[in-house]
Amino acid sequence: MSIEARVATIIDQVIRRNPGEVEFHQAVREVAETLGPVLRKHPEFSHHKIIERICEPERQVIFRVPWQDTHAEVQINRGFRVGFNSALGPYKGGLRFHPSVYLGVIKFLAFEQIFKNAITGMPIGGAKGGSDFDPKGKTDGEVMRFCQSFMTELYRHLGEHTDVPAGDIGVGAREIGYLFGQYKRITNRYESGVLTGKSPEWGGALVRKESTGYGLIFFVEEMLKARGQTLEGKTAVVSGSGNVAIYAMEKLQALGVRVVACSDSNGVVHDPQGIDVEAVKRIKEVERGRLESYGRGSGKAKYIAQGCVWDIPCQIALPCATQNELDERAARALVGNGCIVVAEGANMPTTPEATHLFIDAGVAFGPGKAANAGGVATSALEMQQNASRDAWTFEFTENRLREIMRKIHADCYAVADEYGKPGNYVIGANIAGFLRVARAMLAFGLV
Ligand code: NDP
Ligand code: 2IT
Repeated sequence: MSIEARVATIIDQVIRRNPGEVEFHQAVREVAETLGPVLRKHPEFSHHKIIERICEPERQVIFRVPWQDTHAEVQINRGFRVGFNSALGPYKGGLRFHPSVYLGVIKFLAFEQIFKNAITGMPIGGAKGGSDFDPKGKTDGEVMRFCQSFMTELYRHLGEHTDVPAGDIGVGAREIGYLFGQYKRITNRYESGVLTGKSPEWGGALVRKESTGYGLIFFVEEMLKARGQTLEGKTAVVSGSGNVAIYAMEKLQALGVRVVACSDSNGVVHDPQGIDVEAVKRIKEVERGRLESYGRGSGKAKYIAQGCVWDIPCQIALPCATQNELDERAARALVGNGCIVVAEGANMPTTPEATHLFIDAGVAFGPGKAANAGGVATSALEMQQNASRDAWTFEFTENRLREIMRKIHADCYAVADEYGKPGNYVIGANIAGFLRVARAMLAFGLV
């Protein structure tokens, strides 16, 4: 069988064995389709069925999460944790609380996390979890009771050497606090390294909150440098206005970029003078409100209900909200408006058609597996501090993050070159990540 036919068969099998999980199919196809040249170079990976094994999660847990709302009414949600691959370290990956969550979303995220975590060079395996619980509009008490119930089942599957969750959409410091409190109570252990994204007041790493956004900008800086350019003076558009978007905007502005738009699931804020990041922080982090209230009645900012952020002209476009939020039409609009760099702060935000369009148009395209890896890399730095009962300064940790993002860029760039696709970070990230995992799996024998 030819290598291409072999890869096609693997993808077909994944689709057949995991019916209806379209995001998972998409994530597997995206990686598998780039691995042909690796199999050609390394027949041992085919012989030992490494790709087939990587596509099957090591473990998956689905559980009931009952809790009581403020009216004492019983609510029932579904919880998930998928430990996809532990070849390089304990399972590591965030928890997502969003109504769109189902097994297919968690599996796509956990699958991507395997390669992302491998690219960081840190000793962490790939996992993801979450629930279809919607934190929007819930009281603190409701969120706390939900988190306690969620952890009451999940705790038995976790451990600093087994599985270490963190945040993702809908899960930030508040939720990590409730989850950690319940874990500590049930297990009778102050096991700091069992969760990352903790508050720095009780074991969290400084910079973890900022790390995905900051890391994304460090990566973009390297992409521009590789093309003989700098960030200074450029115009950017960011989607979303959550954790990743806010700190990406903050770092962009600090490095001389004008960020003219951001969004949430209801609409877009276009502020040609530059987004007021402190105002977005207040709305999103303190008030837990909607972007609609940004700049109400003042300045030149415009709120566009249901608008598309990608229609606003920019040179740098950073999707930082959710999967498949940037499609072919949007990609065409961006390229038409002179966009030169796209880097994914979110996981799989760009559809396959849009990705191909960017690459064919010569736009520098940074896939999430590389570009947003600063978050999980800083989680690994948090685990390191917890293991040594140490706490590093902000400056020291940020410097480590910058070095890690530079190394990720250099590795992806070098591997893309080696495989005859210079400047193609999709190929570079997939192959660099895959090689690390595949070699470890081979070393362990048939497990
Ligand atoms: P947050 O919950 O802090 O923010 C999410 C943002 O995206 C909000 O503005 C939200 O708008 C918007 N959004 C979420 N879902 C949708 C949707 N279905 N349609 C439209 N907009 C949506 O999450 P994060 O910032 O942490 O995560 C954003 C992305 O970054 C995700 O893809 C996540 O997987 C990825 N990521 C996160 C990391 C982290 O460390 N937090 C690390 C690496 C990647 P609204 O408020 O209206 O829902
Ligand atoms: O998608 C991601 O990399 C994250 N949500 C962060 C995972 C982590 O364990 O810090």
